Amino acid sequence: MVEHVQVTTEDYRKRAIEEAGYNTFLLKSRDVYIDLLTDSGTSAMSDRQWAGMMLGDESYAGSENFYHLEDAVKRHYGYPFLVPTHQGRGAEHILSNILIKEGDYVPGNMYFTTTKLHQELAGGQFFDAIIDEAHDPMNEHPFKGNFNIEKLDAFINKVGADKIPYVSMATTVNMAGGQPISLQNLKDLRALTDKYGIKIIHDMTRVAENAYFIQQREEGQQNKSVAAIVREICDLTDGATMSAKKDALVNIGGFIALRDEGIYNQVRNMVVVYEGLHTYGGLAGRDLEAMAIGIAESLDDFHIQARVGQVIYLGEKLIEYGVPIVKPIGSHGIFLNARAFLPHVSQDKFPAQTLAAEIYTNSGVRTMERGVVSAGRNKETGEHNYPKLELVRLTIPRRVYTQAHMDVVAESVAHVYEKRNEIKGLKMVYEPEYLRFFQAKFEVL
Ligand code: P61
Repeated sequence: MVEHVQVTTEDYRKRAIEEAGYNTFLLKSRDVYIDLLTDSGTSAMSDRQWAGMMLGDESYAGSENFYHLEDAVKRHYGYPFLVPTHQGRGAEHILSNILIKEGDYVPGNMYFTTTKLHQELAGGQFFDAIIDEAHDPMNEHPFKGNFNIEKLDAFINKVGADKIPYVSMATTVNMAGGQPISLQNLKDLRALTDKYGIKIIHDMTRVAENAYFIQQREEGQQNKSVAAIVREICDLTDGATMSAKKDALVNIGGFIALRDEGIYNQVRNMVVVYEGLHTYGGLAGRDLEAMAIGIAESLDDFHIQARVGQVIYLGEKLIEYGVPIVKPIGSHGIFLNARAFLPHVSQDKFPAQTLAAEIYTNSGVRTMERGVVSAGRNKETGEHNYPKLELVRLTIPRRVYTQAHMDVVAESVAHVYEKRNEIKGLKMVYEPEYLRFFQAKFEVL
């Protein structure tokens, strides 16, 4: 399948981004030349997945495709109980409501926007237990997704294990720049949580990409397949939420997977309130089939090597141009260090938001802010949360773009970098209550 791509002029794009309130989420896709907003639901499905779409069993209950998906989740991830949801946040919503009580704490390896919001809406409070290196874009620690086990242990002792329903463990930490957790760190986390009887819930959205980094970087893991490492990771956890729109190569879909039958029964019951019957969870039968096939494809060593390889290709080009990016290069995108890129724009003038708008104006390449706008406000004080990481994400969809596209992107970013001193910041003129980055609007200062 090929798509028409619109070529626009710089003047046209200036108007388009102004109309979009300098928010790349509010641009029309027809005005975008190369779309690196996200790798979520934007990957290309394979011939087999499309063939699977033709085999949709659209029965209301007990669809054949559900059983294929259940089998894929059991076989590849090893979780015995499965409930589909329409996407990742549907899974987060239901599991947070079941496991979290008012006044609970949920420690995790860095926040993710939707995950944290659902924890808070369920009455919990997120606690960041990732290693300090993760907050430093220049630090080249190979596993910046690791937990600081001592810090977590001290936190458990401080608030009490009965206030911690689970630890939220993400493989390939998105907000840190697509950074992996090591198998050893996960084993240490398991040992600690076992000591206190605390569960580990796995955000497995990009688990295959994490497994690839373990295979490449962790001592003693080189001879294992990505599939075997993925299984080992899952085996160390009690349950999972999944946005299948990333690793699993579908345009829509997600699930909750569990080991505990009691929790499964609660999830299975609540899913009928918010998503749909427990054998479809808001999806069509054909979507379930594409997901089952995509899961198997995502674990192929050659696929994952090519996928991460393309991201590394773009990152190395940007490094050659002298552009400051988060290191090591992550799995699903390049994260520009907007603080270093625009040191003259203070964080209250939204440097990453500004940079994303500038890149769009320069070339029609769409990227995403991951800084102060994404971090939202402190619930108690009402002040902006000012994260150490002020980043612009250039996210690569899987199986969509060629190296030539990556070259264009690198040239555009390098061009913006050359004229960085002319760039001024933004002010926020509209701010929605939840997940403000999706719909906030800005004006040029
Ligand atoms: C993304 F700007 N990610 O990276 P859902 N966990 C993790 C995700 O990466 C994730 C979800 C849970 C997106 C889409 C998106 O602040 C944003 O299927 C590690 O999107 O509901 C989604 O899964 C949620 C973009 C989400 C954002 C939130 O582009």
